[in-house]
Amino acid sequence: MGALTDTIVAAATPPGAGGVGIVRISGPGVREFAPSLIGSLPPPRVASLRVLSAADGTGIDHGIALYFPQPASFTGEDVLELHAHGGPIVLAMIIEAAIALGARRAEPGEFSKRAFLNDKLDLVQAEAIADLIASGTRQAARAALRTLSGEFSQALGLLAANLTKLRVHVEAAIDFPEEEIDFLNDRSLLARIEACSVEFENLLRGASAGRVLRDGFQLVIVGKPNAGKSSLMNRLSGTDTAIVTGIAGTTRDILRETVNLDGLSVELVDTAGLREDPGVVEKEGIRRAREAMLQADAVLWLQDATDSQPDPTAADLPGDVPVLVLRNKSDLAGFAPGDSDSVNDVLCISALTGEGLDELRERIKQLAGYRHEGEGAFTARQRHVEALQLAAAHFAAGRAALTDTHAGELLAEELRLAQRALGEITGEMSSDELLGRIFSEFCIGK
Ligand SMILES: Nc1nc2c(ncn2[C@@H]2O[C@H](COP(=O)(O)OP(=O)(O)OP(=O)(O)O)[C@@H](O)[C@H]2O)c(=O)[nH]1
Ligand SMILES: [Mg+2]
Repeated sequence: MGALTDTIVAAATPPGAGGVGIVRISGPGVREFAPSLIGSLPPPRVASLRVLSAADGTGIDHGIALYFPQPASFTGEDVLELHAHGGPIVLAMIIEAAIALGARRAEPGEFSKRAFLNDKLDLVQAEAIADLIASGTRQAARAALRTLSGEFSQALGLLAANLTKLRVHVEAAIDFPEEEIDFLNDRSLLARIEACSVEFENLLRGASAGRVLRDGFQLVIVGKPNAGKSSLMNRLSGTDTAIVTGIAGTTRDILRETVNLDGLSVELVDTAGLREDPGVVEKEGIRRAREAMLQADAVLWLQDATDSQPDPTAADLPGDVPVLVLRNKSDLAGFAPGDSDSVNDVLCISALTGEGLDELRERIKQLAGYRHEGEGAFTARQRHVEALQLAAAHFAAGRAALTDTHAGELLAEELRLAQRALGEITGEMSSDELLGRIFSEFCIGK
């Protein structure tokens, strides 16, 4: 792109008053605008004191100008940063001055988008900038920085490179049928397939945990009325958000509280108790509880250990959401704290005394795939996880085709689709590039 694009301008600092406010301009107009805006273009990457002027020459402010000539700038284009006093009117006047000279207001994310289009960052890294800024815990911030530094992209790149080698191997075999290659007895091929399969698993696990680190983990608490759901939410969050009474059917609305579990942001959702013959208001509450369950990352199914009445059955729970069964009021029922029923993997707790809750916090982190306080983790987004799952599904289909029908062609096609899905994550892999690599490894003229 470079010289073909227009010049964009925006405040880089948040709206409102502050000591310093920064306006960033990117594009080919930077050199042209500088004389009118700041007298003269400063030397590259040297903080230079300038008078900032409006288009008619009137002074707006004194400030620092920083010039980053392309390509060594964030966007890869000429960039001018103007550090003025941080008043909203001052910044608005600087932006208007740049617009009067021919710049236009940048759209959201447009500086990062230009950085991506100019190969300064891949898509995952560009997204990590937004994630770093929006991170809700220190661990999430550190993980976003790892993604921005390219850790996730490198892992994806390694997997993509190994898939390419596999494709080269398979397509070479297909292209020379006279050599009668028996795919299933080709040990190096099978070893490559196995290695890719392990990489897919690792990357999917890492990306799922990274997604949770970025988005938080939503945990919906369900159970019969009076089981102690609201007590549990209050206890875990250290608040008294939910009303707790001995009357069954106290909670009707959905209530939410966010807790930080060693850097994992967990949103607890308290719901109306599920029962068969509710009143009108409670019925609506139960409908909302069921809706919340469908969106949950996991469900805490709370049972009252002192209650001999049967609980809602598993049929009441959504099938594809992990469920942790808890038996509450262990203080009354005489269970040992944190004791679990080894058969059903039920954890006994007391929302009243706090018994078993440390173990519960550990279990929640396990459910979320969150380990080691986020050490070494990178952030990922739902879109990355979905693309990885799609790629892994194509890979698995290709592998199955090879085993079932000995069909190298089907494997090659599924590998191609897997790579396309992976390429969507970083926005990197083009089919031209792939072809280039296949031929360079192939030595076809030989
Ligand atoms: N002894 C004991 N009582 C508890 C415990 N947890 C909750 N309770 C009591 O059980 C009653 C019901 O608690 P809630 O937290 O309101 O129960 P809930 O599941 O939110 O009930 P609904 O909102 O009606 O569905 C209250 O009297 C609580 O004090 C516990 O661990 N031990
Ligand atoms: Mg309640």
